[in-house]
Amino acid sequence: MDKSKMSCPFAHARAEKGFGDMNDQEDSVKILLRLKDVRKTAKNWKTFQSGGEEVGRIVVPSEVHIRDTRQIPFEVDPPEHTAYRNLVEPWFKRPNEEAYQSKLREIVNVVLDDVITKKNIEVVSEFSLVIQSRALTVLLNTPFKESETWIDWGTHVFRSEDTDLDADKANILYDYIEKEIDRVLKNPTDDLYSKLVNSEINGKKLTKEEVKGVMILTFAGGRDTVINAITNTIAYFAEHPKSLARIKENPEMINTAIEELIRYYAPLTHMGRVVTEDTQVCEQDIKAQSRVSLCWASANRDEKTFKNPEEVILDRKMNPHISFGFGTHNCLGATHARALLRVIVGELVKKVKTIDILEHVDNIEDLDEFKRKVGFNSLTVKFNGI
Ligand code: EMZ
Repeated sequence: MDKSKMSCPFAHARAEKGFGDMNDQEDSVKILLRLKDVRKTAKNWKTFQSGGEEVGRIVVPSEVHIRDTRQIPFEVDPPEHTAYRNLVEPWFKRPNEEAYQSKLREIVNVVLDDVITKKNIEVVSEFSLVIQSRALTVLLNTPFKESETWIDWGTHVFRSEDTDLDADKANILYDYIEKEIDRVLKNPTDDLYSKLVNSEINGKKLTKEEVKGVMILTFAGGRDTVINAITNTIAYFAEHPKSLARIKENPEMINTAIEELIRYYAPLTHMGRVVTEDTQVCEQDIKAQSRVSLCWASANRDEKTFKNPEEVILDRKMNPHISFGFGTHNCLGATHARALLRVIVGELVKKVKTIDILEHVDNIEDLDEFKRKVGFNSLTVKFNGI
């Protein structure tokens, strides 16, 4: 059995009716499954809101009980959204710079050089989490040693082993960020916190709460998503050594290959919106104040757009996947995530010949009507060097 395979649990419902229903903490969600509907809904921010009063409600499972701080720009709608987005956008485009990528390459190489000497490696905690955390120091432009603290937090900043929504765990992150903001208020550096506390929108400095909102998003949004993307990529190449060899021979394939892996594995299954007025989607009446979700994972397998959607085709030509969302709120961290995955695969093919999977425990997301494998709780492998 191919352990890297991630079959689409939405295929039947997508073809039959185009949606699914989920009861999330007694607050239902209508999950939109077709690419066309997902795109249309994502663009219509007036009717399908990301902001709104209840902070955390667009996330599924809803985070209304574990946080009050609005994540920015993620939980703000236009026109306010535009000013925040324009403010942070240049910072989050830094991963396009060669100097940035060479820092990522150094980080990845240190980890790779280490893992190929080991008998076995648990990829989630000893590879993906370590690389994600160390790479985040480059995105934030903070000292490398901060990554040690973040590694200790584990794979998800709000989720712990026994609970999906762990308020105590969330508080560790909030306290940490508050201290960091206080630090730069006294002694600014050239990190992201300092950049934010010194920024203005319409002539007004960002408040501490706003800075905190951007920072929470930066930590939370790119955590389990990036870890899943890296772990699934390793599992894929473990099961497909010929693909590893093919990319080694044809390094110019890397960008299309990464896009295809991101399409196929869609690290974030879906994201919600709150409906502002009575409306219809998929010919269903939707009441104001109820929730819908935009299922990126299903949209990416929509056979109306993608040929052989259940197959990983590393040189897929037409690939309008929406793993990073679509429209106003498309992922701010996408440039960093793409750069990191390209570097990982680029270095992996140079150093690793094959990867043996020794043990694995799948991470299955429970969406009521659907159960989706989103990655691994653990994946123990042996990296065989070249
Ligand atoms: C939120 C979300 C953002 C949420 C792009 O996704 O990621 C989730 O993992 C977090 O729990 O708070 O940041």
